[in-house]
Formats: sequence, C-alpha cells, structure tokens
Amino acid sequence: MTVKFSLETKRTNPVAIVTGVNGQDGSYLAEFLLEKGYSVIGIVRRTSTDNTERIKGIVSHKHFKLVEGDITDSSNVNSWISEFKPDEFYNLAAQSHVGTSFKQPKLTWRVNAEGVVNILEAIRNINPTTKFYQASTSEMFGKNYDQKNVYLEVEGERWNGKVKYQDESTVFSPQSPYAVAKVAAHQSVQLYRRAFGLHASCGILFNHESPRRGDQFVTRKITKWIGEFKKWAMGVGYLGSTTFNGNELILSPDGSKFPKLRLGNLDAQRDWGHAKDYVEAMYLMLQQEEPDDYVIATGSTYSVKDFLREAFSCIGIEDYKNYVVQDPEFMRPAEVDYLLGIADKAKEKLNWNQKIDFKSLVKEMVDSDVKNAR
Ligand code: NAP
Ligand code: F7E
Repeated sequence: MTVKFSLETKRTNPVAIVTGVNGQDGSYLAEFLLEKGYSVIGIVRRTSTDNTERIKGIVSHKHFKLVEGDITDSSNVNSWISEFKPDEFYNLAAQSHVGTSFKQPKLTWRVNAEGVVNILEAIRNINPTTKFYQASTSEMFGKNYDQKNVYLEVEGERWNGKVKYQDESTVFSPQSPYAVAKVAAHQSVQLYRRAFGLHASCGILFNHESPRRGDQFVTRKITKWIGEFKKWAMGVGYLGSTTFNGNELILSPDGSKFPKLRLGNLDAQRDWGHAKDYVEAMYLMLQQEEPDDYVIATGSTYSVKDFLREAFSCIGIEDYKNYVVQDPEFMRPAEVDYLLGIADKAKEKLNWNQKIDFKSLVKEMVDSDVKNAR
C-alpha cells in the first residue's frame, strides 16, 4: 500500500521525526505519537533486506512516512530538518549493544556521539524551534551509585537499611565505549541547551524490554530460547527427566538433543521496565515548557539469575540451572554490576508512572516467544 503522507498534514498535525524507528523503542514511540494525532517521519537505514518487521502495523498509516537515512551523514540530517521542519525530534538511533561496542568502538562513537552533534547542529542552524529528545542511558552511571537510608514497613515488619541507587545527580562513570559515547552526547545536549537555548532534553532511561527487544539482549535471548526449547520439548515428547552430556541437553531416553542456553555474567543486576511505559516518558519530556533531563526507571532491581528464575517458571521449570551454561564469550571486558533508578523527578514533574511490573513483563515476553517459536 502507498503511504499517503504529504506536507499538508503538517499544517494541521504536529510533526515528529523519530530516528531508529524500526528499533524496539522507535516502533512503540511511533505508534504512540500516531495515536496522539502526530504526523511521524520515521528514519531507517538502507539495508539490502527488509528491516521493517517491528513497524509493519504502521507503515501504511496515512500520517506515517518512512525516510531512508543515517544520522552519521550530516547532509542527510540537514535535509530532514529543512524539508520537514519538525515540531519534535526524537533521536533513538544508536549502536545500542554494550557488548558490541567493545568490538566496534569507533562505529559506536560515530553513531552515538557524533550523530547526535549532527542533529543538534542541524536544529540550531536550520530550525531552532524543533524540540529535541536524546536517548541517554543508565549505562552512563557505570559502577557508580549513591546510597540512602530507607525505612519500610513490609507486611507489618519494620525494615531499616541502606539502598544503593542512581538518580539525576549521580556522577557518571562509564564502563564501555557505548557509555562513553552516550555521556558525550548527553553533555553535548546540555551544552546546546545552555549555549544556544535549544529545547533539548535527555531521558536517562534504565533497561526496558518487551517482546520487540532485540534477541542479543539478555532478557530476549532468554525468552526466545525458552520459546524454542518448549516447542522442541513438545515436539519430541520431552518429559523433564534429563541426562546431560557436556554442553548439550539430551532428551532422555531417546537421545534427541537441544543446545543449552549460553550466557555471560549472571550476577549483574538491572532495573528492568517495559518499553511501552518508557516511550510515554519521552513524549512527556517534550511537552514541558522547559527542557530538562529525567531518570526513567522502576525503582526495583533484579539479577540475571532472578530473570532466569522468573522466565523458566513461566513454562513450569523451577530450576533453570541444568539448562544454562556460562560462556566466557558473553562476558564483557568491563561490567556494570548494579542499577536501580529513582524516578521521583519524572513522577513529580511529568506525572509519569510505570504501569507494567517485572513479573508481567517477563510473562508477556515468554508468552510471546512461546507463541511465535519456529
Ligand atoms: P534498538 O532496538 O537497537 O534500535 C536502535 C535503532 O537505531 C535501530 O532502528 C537501528 O537501525 C538504528 N540505527 C543504528 N545506527 C543508526 C544510524 N547510524 N543511523 C540511523 N539509525 C541507526 O534500540 P532500542 O532498545 O530501541 O533503544 C533506543 C535508544 O535508546 C538507543 O539510542 C539506545 O541506545 C537507547 N537506550 C535504550 C535502552 C533500553 O533498555 N532499550 C535504555 C537506555 C537507552 P538498524 O535496524 O538498521 O540497526
Ligand atoms: O545485558 C549480562 C550483561 O545486553 C544486561 C541496552 O539497551 O540497557 C541495555 O544494555 C546484563 C549485562 O543490556 C548475557 O553482561 C549475561 O550485565 O541485556 P544487556 P545492557 O548491557 O544493560 C542499557 C540501559 C542500554 O542503554 C543499552 O542500549 O546481562 N549478560 N549474559 C548478558 N548480556 C547479553 N547481551 N548476552 C548474554 O548472553
């Protein structure tokens, strides 16, 4: 079907550009903005095969236009701002895999840092009234955290203790080329805000997941494996009684095999929310009179082991350990051990709140991967 987008739409609807529109967050954000009555210009990189799976539900929407481009090409970026004069610009494009950034540090820098300066320059020089959102990240905190005393009442019991957390005032201590580039971008946005008065804001988003999460990130890697494992198990009549041979899981007694799930560091702790909740926060930031930076997080933290436990329990397996192998290939040269974000500022100023909790998130991802397993 042809896209019926024209600049005439711009006169009646607000216009937003979304880079990385075919990524996890970009796809949810574009849907959200279209529902709000925006015209959305979605930027995708040219690829030799189709890469629009996540946006198949909106590519034919009459207020959606797909434009090919790359944020590392400043002439490209300038042309989007000149042609569309967007009211809002959401930059979600990035080389977003932390592990990959150790193997491709220069590419990561070009996209995640220089690409952002290309956009800021284009807005400043061509259409300074465009409001800008930058996808900053909890990875910028690295190993750093603050601590505070908390007093809780849990089921009638009083609990006093110290909680480690990150918020807008926690000092950055990046642990990867990905995070270094994101800090450079974050500070460039703050500079353009101060120096040139741009309405430019950064969302410091903690990890957020969904059935649309890329399958190289740990949560989706786990739920996708579970989906495929369950399909195999049902196909071969696996009953849960196993013998194990090296790194392969063997169906007992007929010898049919399924490879174990290979992971890296299982002790890392993350503050995992749902991507759908988080794109709403992006939008809210650009509706404020003044630009600012906000932490978006759930305030709870879980280890990779916790995620495994919860996800395996969704298919009735109480002990995941027999099914998982630790593989040095997936360990990182430097790690971020602990993230727990406090989003009080966003709650108070943006009236933002998380709607989907950890258990529901894991269940949604497992159910989706079980349903779609090939
Ligand atoms: P994602 O699924 O990996 O999407 C990233 C998008 O960026 C993809 O559409 C990718 O296109 C595009 N892209 C990469 N390089 C580009 C370039 N040079 N020019 C134009 N587009 C380019 O990531 P996500 O999870 O949706 O995250 C969205 C943004 O939030 C990213 O900036 C990420 O760093 C940041 N962030 C994510 C999280 C999280 O937990 N998800 C947390 C904090 C911050 P291809 O499909 O062609 O690769
Ligand atoms: O790793 C450990 C890994 O790759 C989470 C990106 O969206 O969120 C994401 O970055 C943890 C790490 O996410 C495997 O070492 C163990 O400690 O799912 P991840 P991330 O690195 O936290 C932030 C906020 C972003 O901004 C990023 O763009 O899980 N882990 N075993 C593993 N991780 C992966 N990927 N694969 C494993 O096999």
